[in-house]
Amino acid sequence: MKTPAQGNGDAIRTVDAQHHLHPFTDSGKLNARGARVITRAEGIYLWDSEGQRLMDGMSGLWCVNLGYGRKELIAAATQQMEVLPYYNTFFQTTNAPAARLAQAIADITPGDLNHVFFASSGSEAVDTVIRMVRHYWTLNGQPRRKALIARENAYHGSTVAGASLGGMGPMHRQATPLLPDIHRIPQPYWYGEGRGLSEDEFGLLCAKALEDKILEIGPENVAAFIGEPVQGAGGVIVPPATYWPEVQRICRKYDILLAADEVICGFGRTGSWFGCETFGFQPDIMSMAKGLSSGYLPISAVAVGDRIANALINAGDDFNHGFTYSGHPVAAAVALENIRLLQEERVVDYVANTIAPYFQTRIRERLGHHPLSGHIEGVGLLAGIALVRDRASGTLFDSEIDVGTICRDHCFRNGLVMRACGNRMVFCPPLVITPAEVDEMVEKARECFDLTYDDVRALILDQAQAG
Ligand code: PXG
Repeated sequence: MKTPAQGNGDAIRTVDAQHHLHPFTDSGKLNARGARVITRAEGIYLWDSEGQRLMDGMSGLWCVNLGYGRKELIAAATQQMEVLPYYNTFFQTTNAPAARLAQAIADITPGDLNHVFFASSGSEAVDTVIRMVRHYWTLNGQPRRKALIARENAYHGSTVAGASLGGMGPMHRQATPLLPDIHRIPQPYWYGEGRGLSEDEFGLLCAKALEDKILEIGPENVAAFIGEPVQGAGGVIVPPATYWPEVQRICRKYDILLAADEVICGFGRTGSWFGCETFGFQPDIMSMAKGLSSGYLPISAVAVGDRIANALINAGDDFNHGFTYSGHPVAAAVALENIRLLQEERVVDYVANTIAPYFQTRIRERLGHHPLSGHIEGVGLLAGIALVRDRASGTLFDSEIDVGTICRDHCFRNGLVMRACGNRMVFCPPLVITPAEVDEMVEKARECFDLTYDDVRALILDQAQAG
């Protein structure tokens, strides 16, 4: 007998179209076409209601780091549900999984990030960062320090605060009026915006844009700079090596708090526990989500350095912020077990020394010379490939040819999930992927690049004939 959650594909599609509004989706178009119904998953594979197997090159949505079907995570949730499925952490109460998880996060995060605030989503964690850094400066006797500086093409979530802080134009256009006192500087995207300079020079130039912005606003008005160590949703933009150390130097010079948004980079993704370690900087505060529980349950956290935490602890007043599910015992138990598994199975070491070097080599060997691929950048088990009309000059396709979506659709049809971020194709596979699975993933991607190439050549011919 089928469980209601599986059902039959057409029946699910029908009720879905009638009642379900999807995130970041043109609902009219989707309803006409019908959604793909995902029914089950194991390892790094998904299955849909038509029985098609899909290799998940995106770890769900940048989160299922340990892969699907991990019995230990399921057992951790089940056991905690039986003992204490819920209680809050507001009114002078705590619970064992939340307390132990705070300790575990304090242990694995670098520097003095010794204190942890819990929430359920990355967006809530980012909102918490905003409130904490602004409140910190008030407690510190500098209440004018409210300004936040972030980057263009950054993603920091989809609540009003997260969308305002991020640098995504289409989100801004639908979220106005945005949160005030947020300022933006260019992203460190060398291939797209920095050519003519060496990568190192461009990294320093992008960091200099931060200093210029601080001086424009006045350092006495700036609370914090926030950035993803590697921009994820922006298309996997890997900054030049010179960038983050210089950003840190500038933040210290003007006594501006440095916030790392590690929602994608955290928990081994870049080959270190956290992206800031890979890129050589020490944040004062850090948001994390996704890989914290390998996506098995919604949980996020903010790791807070001693400087900010001590101000809160010694304030003699409440910090008026929190969520019903802050420190949810079941989500925390799963996150704790997830961290234990990452440690026991030495997954971060596997990423750094075994699978990421293999993955980064194979994608360059098999996709780097493809006529569509302009430039590949990547670190750890993250990669972004710019699709271009002309490799030699790096000329992009004009906006009438949505090359990313064409490629993404070929991938889906051929059993591979890749994400298209505009004209950049992105890989973010589970950290437990094997070398044989990397080979399979890269070969499938290559076939889909070929199919995409045929399509876009036909479209270009059509355009030429019409013109
Ligand atoms: N910060 C970063 C760096 C993220 O990548 C968030 C915050 C917000 O997390 P929540 O849990 O509130 O979604 C994210 C989330 C995409 C995509 O299309 C990326 C994210 C979320 C949804 C879609 O690539 N990143």
